[in-house]
Amino acid sequence: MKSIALAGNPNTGKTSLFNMLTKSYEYVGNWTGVTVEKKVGKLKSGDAELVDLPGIYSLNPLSKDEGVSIHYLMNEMPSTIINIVDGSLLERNLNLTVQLLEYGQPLLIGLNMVDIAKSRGIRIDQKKLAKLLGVPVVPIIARTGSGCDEVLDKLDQSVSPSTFQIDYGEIIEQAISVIDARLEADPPYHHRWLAIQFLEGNQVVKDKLSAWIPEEDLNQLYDQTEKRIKDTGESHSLPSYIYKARNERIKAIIGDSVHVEQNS
Ligand code: GDP
Ligand code: K
Ligand code: MG
Repeated sequence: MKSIALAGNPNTGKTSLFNMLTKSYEYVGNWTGVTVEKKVGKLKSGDAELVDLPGIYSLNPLSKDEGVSIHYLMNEMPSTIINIVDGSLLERNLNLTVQLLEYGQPLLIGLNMVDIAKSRGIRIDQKKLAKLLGVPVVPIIARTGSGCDEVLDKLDQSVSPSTFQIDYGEIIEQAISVIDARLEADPPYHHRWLAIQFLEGNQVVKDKLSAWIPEEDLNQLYDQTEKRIKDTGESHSLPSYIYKARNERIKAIIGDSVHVEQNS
């Protein structure tokens, strides 16, 4: 059976959407090794299961609990990801969205909390946002179920993988190329995604990568890349350099697709 993953920041309405999209639970319990709730349900339409991933801000885990999502993405590879984002906090939410787009599986965005966004004068041009990110964007109010049928419809059609890509600048792009060249055809993950996650300091991805590239080579590449950044006069660590580049792109996307009305 196809597995669809529901991913998003904490408190974005994941559980609400999960309940709207599923007809029955297949499993409720904890994720292996942690006391974080795991829910799997049968989708209302089509023959697929929906997995409710724990809320996270980034795929780079700061704790064992936060590691659940990255382990899942490394070990299970869902056929599609539903990324639920809080439309009233779009800029902050897109940091995870970009990392999920880089993962490379088909993805659709459930643009939630559109009622709150509207009441705050936040107008999101959802067509523009979809175009800029290269994926379908479905406005929803998960609490009431508004728009949730359209999410199911979109899942029935096939969602194609996004070609969205950020240019992280010459130094990072070169490091990505080095990793890509060393991986050849082997791992069943997008090389670019693995490389970016590794360069951001994601230990889970690094552990996986070391099956193909010796750890000392990885460490050397990491240190060299960080040194090249420092040599340009940037005071950033490698992870924060990548974060900054990503954030600049996100700001540009927000600038092009979101308008905030000033209330008098
Ligand atoms: P999770 O932490 O991501 O699983 O989010 P929940 O589904 O538990 O939702 C968090 C809170 O937001 C709950 O109080 C929901 O009722 C509320 N909520 C979810 N979706 C919406 C929405 O579209 N609009 C509004 N106003 N509230 C929502
Ligand atoms: K919650
Ligand atoms: Mg929840």
